Amino acid sequence: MSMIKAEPFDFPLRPAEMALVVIDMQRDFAEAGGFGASLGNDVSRITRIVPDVKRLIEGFRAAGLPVIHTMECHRPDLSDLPPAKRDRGNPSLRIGDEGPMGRVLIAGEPGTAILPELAPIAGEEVIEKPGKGAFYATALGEILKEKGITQLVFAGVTTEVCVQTTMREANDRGYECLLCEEATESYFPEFKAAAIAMIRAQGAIVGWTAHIDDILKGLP
Ligand code: C5J
Repeated sequence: MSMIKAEPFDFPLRPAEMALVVIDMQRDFAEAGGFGASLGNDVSRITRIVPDVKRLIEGFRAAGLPVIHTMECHRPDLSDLPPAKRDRGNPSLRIGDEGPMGRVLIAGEPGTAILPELAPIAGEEVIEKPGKGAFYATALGEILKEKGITQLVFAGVTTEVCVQTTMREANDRGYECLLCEEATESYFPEFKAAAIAMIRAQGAIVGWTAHIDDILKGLP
């Protein structure tokens, strides 16, 4: 069995059972005028990881391993948006409002799209998720089961919100989870560092973390 150099110990790789999950690399979280910026965040932190996310995606594609993308978004009639989520945070733009890139975090709107550099290609699954976790109210679990996937490598944003929530959901469902440190980001560097530390604490209680070059080196 090949191993990927990781923390808190090397990750035992089973390439036939591995997929990459890229969380919410959407314009609304990365561009001025989007939802992330409306909450007062510095979105340039997010755009800085795009080259590494792209490199990771291309590595998985070259190895013939599945790449799954997620998008945080809601139905146009907001029937999957709990008022508690819409009302939270006092943003200048709420989910569903008309903004500079269309209706904020609504499926099909320009701002909800994945960044063009990281766009899914034909055959790649795109999971539209109304929650922070990618398993809640989606078909992700069934899709992974059908593909025989048991190991997930994670990239995307934000580290401590949608990425960590999805890793915890996956961990509870029995998946072995590995987070790529350079391909994830937070609006708050201290939250990214804390999430990474929490994930791999206590003997990988949620999962492993690794550097991008070590992950790419380990792929078949
Ligand atoms: C947030 C996300 N932070 N994708 N969404 O609201 O992490």
